[in-house]
This record gives sequence, structure tokens and C-alpha cells, in this order.
Amino acid sequence: MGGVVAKDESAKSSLQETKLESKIIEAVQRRELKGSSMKSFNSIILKFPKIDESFRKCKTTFDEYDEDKNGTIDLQELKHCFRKLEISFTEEEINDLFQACDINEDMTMKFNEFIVLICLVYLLKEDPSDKDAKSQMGMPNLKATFETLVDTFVFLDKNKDGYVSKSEMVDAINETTSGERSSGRIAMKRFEEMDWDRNGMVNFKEFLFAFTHWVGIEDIDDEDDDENV
Ligand SMILES: [Ca+2]
Ligand SMILES: [Ca+2]
Ligand SMILES: [Ca+2]
Repeated sequence: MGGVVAKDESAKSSLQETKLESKIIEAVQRRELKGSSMKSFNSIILKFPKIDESFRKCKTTFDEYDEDKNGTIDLQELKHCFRKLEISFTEEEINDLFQACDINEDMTMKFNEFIVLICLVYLLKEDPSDKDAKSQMGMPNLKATFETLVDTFVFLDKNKDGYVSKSEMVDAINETTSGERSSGRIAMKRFEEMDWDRNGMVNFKEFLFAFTHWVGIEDIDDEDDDENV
């Protein structure tokens, strides 16, 4: 169904797979062939503070790319940043990526949107033959966190179709050792937070956004809340 391109951009539905979304699913499925080292959902929750820390370290880089220092990265600034880092994305790919990550549709990347975008770049540019680390976008620290996140997603997506379903989430919880069962309710709540459109499926992008939310990245620019209309 990936060939069906949305003609009406205003009627953006998460059920329609864009070209980019199909590519993301393919990349996730490639990773899924390698399996996951994750043992339980709880072991992931324990990593939240570390993930938070590594996200926060990227704020300096984010500010660097924010050329006009208005607190967000617009499409032009993002293109400069890709060019500067010699990341070989086409104009169209950058546009698609920008649109996909601009969750609040204000035509700019807030910090949490930028983090998700970088993680998607990591995923899409991952190429074993690519020895130079251009896809790291000047943020090598994020690499380990990105690996953890992919590993977690692979752990949850048991049937390897590129989506985490509600029943897969239940399975993941049931695999948790009995002493940790009480965390099951929390994990279910986590799932509902990830599944924005309530269609019972969570894709990798939704999953990444949920993480930035859980570890509190959105709070970073809370000082600018007044700007929200
Ligand atoms: Ca800016
Ligand atoms: Ca935005
Ligand atoms: Ca699945």
C-alpha cells in the first residue's frame, strides 16, 4: 500500500503510509532480522534516566543549528545542517522527514521533534558499508541511545511487521518475571500513550515521540510556552 501517495496533504491520516513511512518500516524490519538483546520492558524503563541525559546533551547541537536563535529549527536551517554534515538526503527526503516530524504542524522543529528526526536519520542511513559516521549528525553520544531505542522496539514487535500492537505489548508484559508483574498496568498505560490515533498499532515514529515525552524532553522549552497560540 506504500504506493498510494496522499494527494490531499491537509487530510493527513496516520493510516496512510507515505513513502517515507514505508522506508522506515523497511529499515526497522531489517534491524529486526538481527534480533533484540532486551530482556523485559522493565529493563527499558530502568534506562529512562540515561536516555534523558543523552537527549539533553544534544541541546547544544540543536542550538548550533538554530541559526537565527529563535528556539526552533526551520526547514532552511535543517537543510543547512544536512549540507554541513554532508548527509546525502535529497531535497524531497529532507522535506518528507521534516513534515513527518513536525507533529504540531507549525513548520518548525522543536527540540523533541528534532530528536525524533535525528533518530530516523540514524535508522534510514544505517549502512554497514558506510564507515564514516556522517549519519551521526555531530552527535555521537546519541548513537548508543538510538541503539537502545531500536533494540526496545525490536523486542516489542514480536511478529516483526514494523508495528507494535496492543497484544504484543501484553506479551512483552507477560514475559516479565512474576515479581515485576505490577508494572503491567503501567506498561499498558505506556502503550496507550504511544498509540495516538488509537488504532491499536504503534509505529517507530510514534514510539520515538512517546520516549521524548516519557523522559521529559518536551519540558526543556517550557519557558517558551507563552508563544503557543
Ligand atoms: Ca531557527
Ligand atoms: Ca513543530
Ligand atoms: Ca508487530
